[in-house]
Amino acid sequence: MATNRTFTMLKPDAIENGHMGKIIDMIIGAGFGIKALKYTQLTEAQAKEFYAVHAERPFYGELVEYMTSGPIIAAILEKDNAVADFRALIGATNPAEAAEGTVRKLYAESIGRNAVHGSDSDENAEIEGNFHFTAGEII
Ligand code: FUP
Repeated sequence: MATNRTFTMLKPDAIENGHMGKIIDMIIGAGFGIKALKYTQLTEAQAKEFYAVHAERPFYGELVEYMTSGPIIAAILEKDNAVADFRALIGATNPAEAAEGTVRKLYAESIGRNAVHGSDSDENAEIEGNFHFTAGEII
């Protein structure tokens, strides 16, 4: 059954390139409510754990290095059908394949530096949200 929350990170390239305000506007404009939000920088241990599912992939080292290279914004978002609707808003992993008007089409640099993360399932949304926020930080 679909829950109503997803988890996102605005990645270092989005912050570096000055796109955080525009991306947050798109998120709010698409009808997502913000349940928790923080501006932070991942440690190497956090990035490795967050992306552990990709540990055997050739891009893992580069991904961890990139995700720790600068600040990010982590947030828990709420909306009906949150996971699927948020993935529709951000577009395909590779910006070259992302639909017109999506966050990644507008703002991502490449498949690696792709501006934003969105959970791929309700189960992962909960795991990822709990990875970044304690219960008391979620409004
Ligand atoms: P997504 O669910 O769209 O965030 O994409 P994935 O879970 O497949 O990938 C997670 C992250 O790994 C991407 F955001 C960027 C990185 N990645 C690469 O750098 N190269 C690839 O070929 C695939 C993913």
